[in-house]
Amino acid sequence: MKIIKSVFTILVFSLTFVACTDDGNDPIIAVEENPLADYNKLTSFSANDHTIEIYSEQNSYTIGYNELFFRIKDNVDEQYLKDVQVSLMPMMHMVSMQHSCPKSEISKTEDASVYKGFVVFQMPGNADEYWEVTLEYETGGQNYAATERISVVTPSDNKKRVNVFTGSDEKRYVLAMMPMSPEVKVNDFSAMLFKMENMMSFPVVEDYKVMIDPRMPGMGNHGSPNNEDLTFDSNNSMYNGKLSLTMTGYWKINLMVENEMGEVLKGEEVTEENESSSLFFEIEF
Ligand SMILES: [Cu+2]
Repeated sequence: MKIIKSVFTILVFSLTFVACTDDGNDPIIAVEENPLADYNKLTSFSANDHTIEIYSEQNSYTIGYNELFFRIKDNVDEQYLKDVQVSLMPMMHMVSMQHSCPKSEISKTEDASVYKGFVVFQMPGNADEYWEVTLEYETGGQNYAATERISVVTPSDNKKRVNVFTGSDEKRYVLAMMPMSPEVKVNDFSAMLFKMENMMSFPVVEDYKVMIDPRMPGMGNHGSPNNEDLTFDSNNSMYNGKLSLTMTGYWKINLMVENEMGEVLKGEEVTEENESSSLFFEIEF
C-alpha cells in the first residue's frame, strides 16, 4: 500500500515537471515533499493562522492504540513549524461528563517538521458524545492552543484490542494491545497498561504481569505451545512477550492481569468448564 502511494506520488511529480518545462518559460517551483505522504491525513484544520495536520498509518481514529503524527503549517509563509514543543490533550465530551484517555508525550522525529505520539481511545464517539483533540504548542515566544472535533470509531474488523476494567483492587485500568501483523509463528506481542487515576490522568502501570492464553474457539478451543507471558520493559513502558499462533483464523487471546504481588486483578484461567477469560484481545488473520 505504502509502495503504491510513493510510486503514485513520483508519477504525479514527474508529470507536473514535464508540464512545467514544456514551454520552457514557467519557473519550476520547488515543492517540498510531504514526509508523511505515505500516511493517511486524518485531520486538517486551521487555528491561530496555522494549519494543524494529523496523520496515521490507519485510515481512521479507532478505539485502542493509535500512533499519530503531527505537522503545523504557518498559513502566512506556508512553512511548517520546526522543532516546536507540542503537547496533546484528547477529551471525550459525554452527555454527563468529560474524560481524557491514555496518551504519550509528543516527541520530535528525524524530520524537524514532524512530531509524533500515541493515544489510546477507550471508547468510540456516537451521535451525542464526541472526542476532541487539543494541540498546545509554542512558537515565536507565544503559546497557542488548537482544538478540533474528531471521529473515533470501532475498528472495521470489530476485533477487541482494548479493555477497560475494574480490578479486584477496585482501581480502573486500560489495557491496550500494540498493533502487530500476526503470522503463523511465535510472534512478538506487546501491550500497554494504564491506571485511571482520575478522568484526566492515566499513568503507565509498571511491573505488573499480563498472562496470555491464546485459543481458537472455533476449533475445540485449542491453544498453542511456547507462549510467553508479557512482562514490563521500562525502556519502552510496554509489556512484552511471545504469542504463538499455529494456524490462520480467529484467535481469542485470553488474558489475566497480575499485580506486583502476584494477585490476579482481572481475568480467569481457561479450563474445561470455563472456555474464556472476561479479559481478552482478538486477532483474525
Ligand atoms: Cu467516554
